[in-house]
Amino acid sequence: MNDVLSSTQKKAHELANDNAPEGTLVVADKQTAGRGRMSRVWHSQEGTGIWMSLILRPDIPLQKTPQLTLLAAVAVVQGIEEATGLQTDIKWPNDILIHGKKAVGILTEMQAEEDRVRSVIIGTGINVNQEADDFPEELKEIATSLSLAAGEKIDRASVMQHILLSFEKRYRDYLTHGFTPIKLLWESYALGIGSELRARTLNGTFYGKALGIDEEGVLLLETKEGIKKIYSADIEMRSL
Ligand code: BTX
Repeated sequence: MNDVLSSTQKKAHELANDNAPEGTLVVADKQTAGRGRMSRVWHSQEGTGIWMSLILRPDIPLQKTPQLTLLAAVAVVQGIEEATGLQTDIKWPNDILIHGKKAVGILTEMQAEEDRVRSVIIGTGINVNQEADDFPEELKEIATSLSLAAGEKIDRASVMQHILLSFEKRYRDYLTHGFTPIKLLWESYALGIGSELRARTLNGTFYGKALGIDEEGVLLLETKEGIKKIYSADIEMRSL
């Protein structure tokens, strides 16, 4: 546990480069440069959240690493429910929402050599004890915390412990039985399957009905042009 880090993700990459073993966890009480996908900022205030990055070294092909984001999301949903009783939803691929507002973000990054995974680093940011006023103006409408949802202060250590225990179980399942059991759990917590969505990707914006995820964890979108595989995107639900 570190008091302040620029980013637990950055520190975990350094440790992974120095051959840190699978299961190494970097945790900080505050991040000064917490990051989301595509270099976005992740607001990581002191003393309020869980900011952590876990190093994994799975023996899986590169194209399967997105599955680990979905596995992590399932573990977070289950850990939060076990620790607090709160029910949360997953919005593909990496947001965990409470009543439509973001309480958790997950960032999966990997280090690879040719077609081999050297390490996968799963960064998780969980808003635990923020009050509404703790969020900067631009997040007030879109972010929430576990304590705002529960109406009481939440023990961060307990949430973290339940999430890590759940992660360990799901990860063992995954290494032994593959992605199918995780996929079923993920679908049971997912929002928007069967609904019309807008997916903004680096290659353009696509509209269509979310059919679900495939065996690789990729989102299948039924568009007018046919079924499109979405590997990474920002998703917006739309009412037609
Ligand atoms: P993302 O790119 O899906 O989401 C980033 C977006 O989420 C931001 O652009 C902003 O709109 C919004 N946002 C920023 N901070 C918060 C917050 N505290 N609560 C709710 N919404 C917010 C999501 O990326 C992945 C985030 C991973 C963060 C963890 S923390 C531990 C590890 N270290 C690190 O630097 N990143 C990861």
